[in-house]
Amino acid sequence: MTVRVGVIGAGWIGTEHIRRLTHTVTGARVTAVTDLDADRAARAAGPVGARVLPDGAAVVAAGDVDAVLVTSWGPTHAGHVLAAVAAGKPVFCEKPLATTAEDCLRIVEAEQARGRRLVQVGFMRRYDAGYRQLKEVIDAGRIGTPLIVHCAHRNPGVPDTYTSDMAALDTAVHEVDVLRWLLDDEIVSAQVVLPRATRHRAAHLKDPQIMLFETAKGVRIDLEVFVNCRYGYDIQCEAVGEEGLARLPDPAAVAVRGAGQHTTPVPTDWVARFQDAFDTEFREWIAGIAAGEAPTGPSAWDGYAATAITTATVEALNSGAVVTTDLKPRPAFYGGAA
Ligand code: NAD
Ligand code: ISE
Repeated sequence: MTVRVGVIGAGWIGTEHIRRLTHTVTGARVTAVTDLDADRAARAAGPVGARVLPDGAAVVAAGDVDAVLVTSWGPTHAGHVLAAVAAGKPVFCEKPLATTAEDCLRIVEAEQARGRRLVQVGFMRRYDAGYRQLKEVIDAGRIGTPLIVHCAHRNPGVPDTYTSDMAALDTAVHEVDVLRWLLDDEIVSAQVVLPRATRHRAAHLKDPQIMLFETAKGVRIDLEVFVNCRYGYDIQCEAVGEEGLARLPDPAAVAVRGAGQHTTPVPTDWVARFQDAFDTEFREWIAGIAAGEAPTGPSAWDGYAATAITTATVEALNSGAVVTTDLKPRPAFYGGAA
């Protein structure tokens, strides 16, 4: 069966995913595209033979759309996802699921009312080979009980439109999701500490930021978010346990010895760093739909937790206090307590 996908939002990542669904993933075809900018929709739809539709509602309702991909701006996600759930269609939503915890809970309730999982959130790190190996090591008990996790999320630069709260909402949200999954644990509090600021930031931006999280089981996580680090796109994660330590591998790259140096390249952006993870994420999503199975990737509940935790982190940044995340109890529908 070929899964026919309708895409809402043909910007940067929407275009990447259209290319991926067309040329990399087998068993999928993009049949409809919409964007607020009709020319952009046409540029994305034309080369893959898809129709341009006027809006998200038309994409969700289209007879030749089996599954919906939401890659529009964050504040519009909830409306499109709720429409897809109401239509009973599988929907993949790029992060964030919604920009408020309340809207995420609306999606969680709507999905439960339909009685089956339809929603998957685009936290692609769960599909990265290195993170999957790290999880296998932790789950096998090879480092014993995890105690501390040290992380860094560095971007070479960001546009001037990037604001201080985006360090949590847009950037650290990936660690929040992947660490909940890696540790099979929940984040219960957040704090933000500000070191000396880089001179390479825009004047309005607090950069870098050090985020400190505590989990329900007492694990402490420190995360450096540094979005003007200049030198590359660098993702680090090191878990310290009672019996040992496990570190996320850097992406495979040729090491060169020459001119008196031994060097390996650092990726320059998230597209290059997580290319394979995005491919695997979409292969598994499409294969599941083709097999008539419910999605197994990050759920609407994970989307809710990520938004609630990053919202608490912004509150911590603004107040300087330790802020509790106060998550609702996880419904049995999503696997019960973490
Ligand atoms: P973008 O601005 O390049 O593209 C968004 C597009 O959506 C624009 O073309 C805009 O016109 C369109 N749009 C907005 N609202 C719409 C609506 N209601 N209906 C139809 N079209 C609409 O942004 P982007 O960088 O592609 O980001 C899109 C989403 O993907 C964001 O939520 C972002 O957080 C997420 N994202 C995820 C990752 C990741 O690593 N997983 C990376 C980048 C972006
Ligand atoms: C961007 O939206 C992403 O999702 C990237 O993965 C992240 O590294 C970057 O900081 C975000 O702005």
